[in-house]
Amino acid sequence: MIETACPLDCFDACSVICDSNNPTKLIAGSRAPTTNGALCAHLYKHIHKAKRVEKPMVDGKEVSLEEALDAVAESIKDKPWLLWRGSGNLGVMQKVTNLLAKEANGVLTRGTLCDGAGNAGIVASRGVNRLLPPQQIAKSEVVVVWGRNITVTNSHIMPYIKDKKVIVIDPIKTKIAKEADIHIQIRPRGDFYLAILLSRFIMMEDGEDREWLEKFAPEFDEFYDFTRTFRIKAILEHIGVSLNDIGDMLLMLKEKRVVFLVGAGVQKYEIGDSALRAIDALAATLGLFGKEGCGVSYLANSQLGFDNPFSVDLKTELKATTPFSKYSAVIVQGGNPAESMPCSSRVIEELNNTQRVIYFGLYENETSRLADIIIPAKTFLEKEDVRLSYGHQYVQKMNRAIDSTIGISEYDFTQEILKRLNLNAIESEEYYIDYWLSQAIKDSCDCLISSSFEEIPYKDGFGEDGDEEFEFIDDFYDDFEDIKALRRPRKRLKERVDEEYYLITSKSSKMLNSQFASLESLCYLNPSLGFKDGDKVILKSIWGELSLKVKVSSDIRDDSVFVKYGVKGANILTPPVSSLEGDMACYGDIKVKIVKNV
Ligand SMILES: Nc1nc2c(c(=O)[nH]1)N[C@H]1C(S)=C(S)[C@@H](COP(=O)(O)OP(=O)(O)OC[C@H]3O[C@@H](n4cnc5c(=O)[nH]c(N)nc54)[C@H](O)[C@@H]3O)O[C@H]1N2
Ligand SMILES: Nc1nc2c(c(=O)[nH]1)N[C@H]1C(S)=C(S)[C@@H](COP(=O)(O)OP(=O)(O)OC[C@H]3O[C@@H](n4cnc5c(=O)[nH]c(N)nc54)[C@H](O)[C@@H]3O)O[C@H]1N2
Ligand code: SF4
Ligand SMILES: [Mo]
Repeated sequence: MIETACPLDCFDACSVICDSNNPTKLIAGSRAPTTNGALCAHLYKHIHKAKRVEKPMVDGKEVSLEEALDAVAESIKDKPWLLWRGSGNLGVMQKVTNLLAKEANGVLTRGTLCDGAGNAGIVASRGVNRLLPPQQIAKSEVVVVWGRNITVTNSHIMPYIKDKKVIVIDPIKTKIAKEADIHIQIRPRGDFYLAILLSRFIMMEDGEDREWLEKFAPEFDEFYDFTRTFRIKAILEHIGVSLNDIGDMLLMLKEKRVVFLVGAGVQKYEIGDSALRAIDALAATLGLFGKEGCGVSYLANSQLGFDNPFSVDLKTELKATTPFSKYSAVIVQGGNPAESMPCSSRVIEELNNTQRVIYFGLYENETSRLADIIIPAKTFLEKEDVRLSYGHQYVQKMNRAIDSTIGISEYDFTQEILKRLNLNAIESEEYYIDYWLSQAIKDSCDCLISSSFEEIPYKDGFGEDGDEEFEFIDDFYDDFEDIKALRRPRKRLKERVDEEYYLITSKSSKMLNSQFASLESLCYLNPSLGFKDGDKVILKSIWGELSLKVKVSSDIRDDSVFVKYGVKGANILTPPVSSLEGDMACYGDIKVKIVKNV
């Protein structure tokens, strides 16, 4: 029996056991008890279905791994080069290549395609983004699923919310929305406003947790004044929420143990940090921090409490808008920017204008097809690693289960390139693995967990040491919507184009980001738009066009279009924009026209 963990980018970070005699037969392990005895189909496809790149290639020719590594070293030697790392594998050893960048004058990216805006909002309010342990979620009475598609992206949380009252806030009637006690089918980008209004109503009715606020968040009077700068009626109309909805929600939230399960969906916008800040402020108003069975769960900072031996201080480029062609060589590791980054046509043009694109990954994808050099990676079963998690506290050693002649690990890649450039070797692989593991602690069940773990987070207060106050949001600016009518005017705003539709591109159950399947080219439209199933349409944004087939669905709002992330080319439509805070890609900050394609 060899113990490891699923490396895929997923809330659940499941425990995995390999049979020593048949190591690709994977069963659920117990190191992360949240695995609950079940692994999902993505992991199966990762190992058994997805076709690996097995042969190193240089300029379209198969070469030996040695020759391919020589070509990489030659490409980055004495030239400006960039390392672009994706999230194909979340083991900590992925980041060892930072040390190559440090030694060999590389440039890194900053920011994320994933959760950065929300994280920035949380850090601004709470000082640190701590995990809300699943065990606390289990103790709640009411769960608000807010822009997280839990049955698809976070299925191992389901047993923890069993038999609870559920409120879902999502512009799409998702599976969990259909089962919920209340579904608020909010207008996309509307979460900030909803959270602000809810807070205001609570305070209007003296429903705030004054005792907690006075101790931990004393600026709540100023926050109340801030909420009063927004106009109730206009906002409710704008976000598509009625006073009855608000009343129903407040009734369900009052004096209960409430948990907010907030997902990436609320923050894929320039103003994404404000959405999280407003949701946190609502939670503070209700006094939900630092109490049993209460709190706000988001993608937690998995590295909190760890000193990262791969942390380097180098020049960086913004990830969402990476200017690849500024560099004569780019190493793409564990990602697929040609498909996963916003504004694909810009990305592809940039990569085409880069002299040497080096793809270091497991599968053939849109990016590998543009690459000059291909370095096959090893799978998680073929290398040593450590898995942290953004959804639970468990720290898992990932042990090698298979010796394979295919590919190279990120650690060996780093050493081999350093050697070829006559640069200093780094420490041994064991050194780094131990460095990570030795910082973890054990819980009462003998499971390895993060030293930053707090059974009830923010119990003593906020900030790194728990001695700071909660900081309420006190400023908001958005030039995407016409908010003139929503708020007493302060700044000049751009015009809004009314005949266009919000584009939603959230995750699909069949894929893990751009991996493992190809989806039918469908766009989901509300019946009131007058299209029929099978109609052909072209979606047009200012960044590009995409031909799709219509699937009519009353689960979609009449002002929105839903194209699953994973439909080829979905990101042709999305904008090359980075959020105001948190350096995050803004996949949702775009409207599209729908043109019938005859
Ligand atoms: N099956 C599967 N699981 C995955 C992944 C995958 O690709 N496939 N990817 C993994 C990764 S990398 C991540 S980051 C997580 C993310 O997982 P989630 O946090 O669940 O994120 P998304 O699927 O992007 O969006 C979640 C929900 O937000 C809604 N939404 C969109 N816009 C808005 C809005 O403005 N307001 C509100 N309230 N809701 C909105 C969408 O309709 C969707 O139902 O999932 C991980 N798990
Ligand atoms: N429109 C739209 N776009 C989105 C999103 C969205 O919701 N909508 N979600 C965004 C989010 S949340 C994320 S996290 C990003 C993800 O985007 P990326 O980070 O680009 O991740 P993937 O598309 O999953 O590509 C992962 C690749 O990693 C490689 N790989 C897997 N394991 C290993 C390994 O061990 N070593 C190496 N070297 N390579 C490996 C595989 O070849 C695979 O093709 O996509 C973002 N893009
Ligand atoms: S649920 Fe997530 S962590 Fe668990 S096996 Fe599937 S992809 Fe991996
Ligand atoms: Mo992500």
